[in-house]
Amino acid sequence: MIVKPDGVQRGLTGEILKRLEQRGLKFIGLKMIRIDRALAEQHYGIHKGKGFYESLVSYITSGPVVVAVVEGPSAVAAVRTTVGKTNPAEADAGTIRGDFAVSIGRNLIHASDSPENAVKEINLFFSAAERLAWDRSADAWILED
Ligand code: D4T
Repeated sequence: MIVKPDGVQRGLTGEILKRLEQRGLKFIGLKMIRIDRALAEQHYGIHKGKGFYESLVSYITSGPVVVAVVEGPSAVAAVRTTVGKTNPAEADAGTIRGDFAVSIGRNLIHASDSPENAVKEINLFFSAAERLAWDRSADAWILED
């Protein structure tokens, strides 16, 4: 997942990470970076040619972002339900976008949309050394055997 430049600039990084963390998802990678045009084009390659592509690339490269790898049962689905619909105007109250955003082009956060894309995106943004395997003592209270 990525806290996009609007999330960082609005001081919502902590709030966004908190919601995922308190749900029980486990952070195994976390860093602040500035996405350059080449990386943005790789990440959003699927949208190349669409009307919103240029503004999307310019937005995601406009300032620092916080990228994270989270782990958990059905992590992709869990993150996306916490994040809410792509268009914040349609996102349910109680979701990150439903509570903090109103514009599709300023929707605060990116979340991988499938396990396959999550693997691709993790490899795009994180080296192996930046992904940490660690034991969380609360796991017995969050995860079933
Ligand atoms: P991201 O990738 O930001 O998590 O968004 P989603 O996975 O929820 O949605 P997406 O891939 O369909 O869109 C990527 C990104 O493009 C912006 N966007 C999208 C936009 O500005 N106008 C549009 O019409 C659409 C469809 C918002 C998210």
